Amino acid sequence: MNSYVEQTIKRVIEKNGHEPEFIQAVKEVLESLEPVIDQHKEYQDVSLLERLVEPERIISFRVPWLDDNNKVQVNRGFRVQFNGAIGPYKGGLRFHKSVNQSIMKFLAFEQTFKNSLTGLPIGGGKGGSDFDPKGKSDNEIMRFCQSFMNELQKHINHNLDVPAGDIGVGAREIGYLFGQYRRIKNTFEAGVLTGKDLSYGGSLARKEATGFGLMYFMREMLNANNKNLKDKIVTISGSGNVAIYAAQKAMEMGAKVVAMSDSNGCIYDGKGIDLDLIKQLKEVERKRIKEYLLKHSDAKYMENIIGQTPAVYTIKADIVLPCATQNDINLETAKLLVQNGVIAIGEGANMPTTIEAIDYLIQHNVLLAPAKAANAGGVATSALEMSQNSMRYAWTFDEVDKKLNDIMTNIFKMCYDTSKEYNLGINYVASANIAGFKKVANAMMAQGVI
Ligand code: NDP
Ligand code: 2IT
Repeated sequence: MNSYVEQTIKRVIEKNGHEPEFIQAVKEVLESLEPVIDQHKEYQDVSLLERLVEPERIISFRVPWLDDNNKVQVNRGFRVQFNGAIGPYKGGLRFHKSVNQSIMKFLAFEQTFKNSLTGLPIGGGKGGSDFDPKGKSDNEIMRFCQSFMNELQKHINHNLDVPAGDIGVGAREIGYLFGQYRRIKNTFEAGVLTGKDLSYGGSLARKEATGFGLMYFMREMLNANNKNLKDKIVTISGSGNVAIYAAQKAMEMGAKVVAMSDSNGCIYDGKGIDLDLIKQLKEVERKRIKEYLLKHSDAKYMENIIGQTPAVYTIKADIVLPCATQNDINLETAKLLVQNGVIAIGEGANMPTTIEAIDYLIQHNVLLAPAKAANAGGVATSALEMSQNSMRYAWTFDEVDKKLNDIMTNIFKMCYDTSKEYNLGINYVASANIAGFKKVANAMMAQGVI
């Protein structure tokens, strides 16, 4: 291995030994940058990699709030402003009980390269809290969001840092966060958050963008390898925002989606999933996916068993879309997918595949659409929301969707061209990392010791 890359990884492990997800994300990126680092000896002279792996700023704060029994609850809030070289920090907020500094740093690090790939002027950031939204009332969610924003507002604005949604944060939460920001700042600064409702500055197609974008990327990747989506069997891990709109676009493109899941288990419906019902259960009623069976008694429900392959990955499929969370597919699961004849995997989630699983899948000629590239449609459309807010104007759904389609087509082209330039074969994981890195590296080099 290139000695500069090796040394940098070693130092990251020494300094962040208690942050496994962050170390994993750094390793995956830096190892794939070797051919570029070999070409650019000047990077080492200015400690570019050392700077690249150190967040510009981490904000960690207390979030006290009152539950419905008037008991004071306390959570931990974060915002990681990782790299602002190419634009204001941009990235979602995650509310999930598993949130910790390692997860925040891995997500913000990944976001830096993803945002670069969009071609739009956005730097990398991420935030969130270990707040668990499950079982909370609407009022509890609102009080939590207001308390979270009381602190976050000190560190964001439309030119500095623009949060959006991620796991556990959708239009409802963005609304409560925006309302509190507006009251505190006494200004209508629409571009400070994205993923807003259409009534106060949201963009058409933002809700659909990550899932649609994933399928636009998938279409390009399959085309380039003389394959397509027609009549392909698709399974999807997750049934949240990304999963739902990936399913919708996959169906529109002629594929058959037969399974979706939540953290408890998965439903299998051989006729093809009833997506309107999934939307009703998840977007409106916030129920468990198991309830699908109340309307479709011929479908099957399989419960996840801790320590075993998530049930959704045991179903035979041509195309698998992990759209839930990180490290969902480990080596054992990857082996099962290959054994079941998988052709392509599209990472809607961030870092859903472990490094060993990625290596195994690529070695077995599975086309892997890497998260940084394949799920970039969400943040790209967030940047389009910011543009519309700046113009005080709104594009139509078709206008935004066309821009998204062009952006995703272009991201695949960058991955494809980079894989040709560096002889990477179908390793689009490496080519996405390289292509995303180049613009960030150029900007950092141009800006001096920053
Ligand atoms: P949602 O909160 O809308 O949905 C998350 C889904 O994943 C739910 O079905 C959830 O099930 C399931 N899930 C299963 N296991 C876990 C787990 N251990 N932790 C968290 N969720 C789990 O989130 P999104 O759809 O917005 O996000 C899904 C993934 O896509 C994440 O990795 C996110 O970072 C990524 N992403 C999101 C973008 C966006 O625009 N929203 C953009 C780019 C990437 P349950 O309800 O049981 O928890
Ligand atoms: O991971 C992601 O790219 C997101 N959660 C979307 C971020 C955004 O700013 O729209």
